[in-house]
Amino acid sequence: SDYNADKRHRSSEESQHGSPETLSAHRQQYERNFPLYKQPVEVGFFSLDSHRNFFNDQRQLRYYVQPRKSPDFNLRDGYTSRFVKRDDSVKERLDHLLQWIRVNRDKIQTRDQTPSSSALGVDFVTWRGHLTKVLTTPYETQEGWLLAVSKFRGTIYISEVETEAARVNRETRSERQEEMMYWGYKFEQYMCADDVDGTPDPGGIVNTNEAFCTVVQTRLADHKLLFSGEVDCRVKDPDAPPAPGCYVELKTSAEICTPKQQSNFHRYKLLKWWAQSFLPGVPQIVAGFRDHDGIVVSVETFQTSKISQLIKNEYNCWKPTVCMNFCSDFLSFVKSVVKEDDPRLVYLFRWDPHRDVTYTVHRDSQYTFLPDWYTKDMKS
Ligand code: 0WD
Ligand code: CA
Repeated sequence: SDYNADKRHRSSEESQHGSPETLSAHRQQYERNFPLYKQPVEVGFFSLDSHRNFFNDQRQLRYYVQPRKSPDFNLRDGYTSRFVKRDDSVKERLDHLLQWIRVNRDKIQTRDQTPSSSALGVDFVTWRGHLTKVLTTPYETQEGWLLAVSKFRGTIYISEVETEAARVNRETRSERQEEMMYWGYKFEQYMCADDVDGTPDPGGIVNTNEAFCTVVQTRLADHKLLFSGEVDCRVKDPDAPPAPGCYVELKTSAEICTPKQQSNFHRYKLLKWWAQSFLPGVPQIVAGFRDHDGIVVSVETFQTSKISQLIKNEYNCWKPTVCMNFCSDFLSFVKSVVKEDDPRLVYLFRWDPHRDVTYTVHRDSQYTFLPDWYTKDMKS
């Protein structure tokens, strides 16, 4: 079949083990039927407080508050006097998610799943944000990625490594860029209440250490996935669908004034927004469009499931099926490469724009990311 012919062309070299050495990221190769993607199920959640401490509960979950018709949100307000910024030079790797797994092993669903060769009953554990990067790879032309991968007791763990380019970007951000990073969090403060019967407090402190994360389980083709993602808020209605169906993703974006800006928004921003919310099954995205001075000029709701229709008028636009098929094939590629079960061994997968995915192998290196407290505990 054409599909098998494509598969042959995907990698130029095959190793002695018969597994390919590389994986193509060309979008044309992934234009097949949409793969099976099971509805994600929330199996748990956790919170990180203002000191980045882990709590096995929903204390940081906030509630969505619909804004007035013409809100007067000034996203510059409180910068920098009421802003506490997370130290993003600290690399947390999978630690908080592993903390969740350690105390909630029994919550992971093994029912009606094919007998597993892994102790946890899932094939992959990672952050949602890492999967978002994989999904958007066939359309990405700017930023590459590095993913560290280890197998432990039959489960494959994936943890991002900051690329050299990303580190340089982080260390040389302009004052304007630093401030604009604050705007997204300030928008959250305008839109969210801490309690179900509360109202937003725009006079409070914005502290980006605080987070609420959902942990979901799902399946992509024959890959059983467990991942976690940060959730901005939920709707107040107690009769809303159960999580993740009640969650709302908040975004900010520059106001759209020209057809060119509209086209770029569809081509680039909606791809990232769609991938991020589709993965955990978050059904709606509320966007604040702001001007150059950080004033919100409009607020719009996007249904995640309708985004792919919205973009169909764009010439040569991105396709959800390409994203999902590439992700599925990438996970198959990882499974074919990562054979040795050893938490101290890291397979480092690298992708750069206009290149194939490649990998290198590292033992007891700076890349090892599964902590002793996790591997010791999970042996019993
Ligand atoms: O180690 C790493 N390289 C990363 C760690 C990269 C991304 C996230 N994280 C960790 C953090 O501990 C965070 O609590 O994962 C958690 C969030 O994971 P995620 O949901 O998988 O990440 P992603 O989907 O990329 O981002 C979701 C939100 C962002 O919202 P917007 O609307 O801007 O996409 O999480 C925030 C941000 O508010 N965020 C982060 N928070 C802490 N550390 C990070 C980060 N590195 N990146 C984004
Ligand atoms: Ca957000």
